[in-house]
Amino acid sequence: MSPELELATIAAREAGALLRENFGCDHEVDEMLTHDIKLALDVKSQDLIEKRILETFPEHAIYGEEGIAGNQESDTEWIVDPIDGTVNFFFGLPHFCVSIAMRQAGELKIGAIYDPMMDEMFTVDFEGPATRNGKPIRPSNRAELSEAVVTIGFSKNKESIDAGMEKYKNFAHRVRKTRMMGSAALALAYIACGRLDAYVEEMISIWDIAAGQLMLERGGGKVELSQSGVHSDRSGILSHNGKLNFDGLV
Ligand code: LIP
Repeated sequence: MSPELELATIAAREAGALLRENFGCDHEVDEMLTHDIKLALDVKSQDLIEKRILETFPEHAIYGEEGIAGNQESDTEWIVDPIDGTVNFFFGLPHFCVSIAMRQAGELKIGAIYDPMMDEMFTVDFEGPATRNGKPIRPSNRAELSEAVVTIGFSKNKESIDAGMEKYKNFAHRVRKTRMMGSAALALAYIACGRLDAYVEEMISIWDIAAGQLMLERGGGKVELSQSGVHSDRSGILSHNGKLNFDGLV
């Protein structure tokens, strides 16, 4: 395991332990938005991750959901989602994670996604297969939409919900089942290990998807990002096991 990935897993586990300790407690809410919630714990989790990374690589940059830190001129940037699935966490739904990726000169190199409730660590290093708890993973072989379980996220505003609904209507009747689980990072990790076959969302941020994208692509999966039709600095995402055809549907 590279020193960078080892650091990412250590930081993700520490942040995951913080989340697990606070799961089910009363939470300090920073912002209660129409379709989103921002918690003080989001910031605390990212602070912990930043500290761990910068004490090892003080010259690196950090770009996270809760802000930037470190040397923003650096070629090496850590992309952090301190709680992916914050609304799940707040409501006591045990489906959320910590997601940490690192990219150099804009190219994704390593990633770690830790689910503290399942105690599952998904990783991808500079080389080699993505893993779950150290064991290699790979996407499913399901090649027909009629066999596929597809997860969709509806993001955080009316426009993205409306756009997501249109996409949902296009494919919902064609697939075996659809799921809405509330964590983009875990959606990608689950496709990377064959638990799900595809994930679609209209408006998603890089910190939600960076680590999972690398894991999925490393295993031969596909991740298509498009400029979100509803929000300038977000992407639309269509991701799948590399065998499904969504042409004309999403
Ligand atoms: C969440 C994403 C999810 C999306 C939610 C939210 P957060 O990330 O993982 O896919 O539907 O709106 O953006 O905000 O909990 O880190």
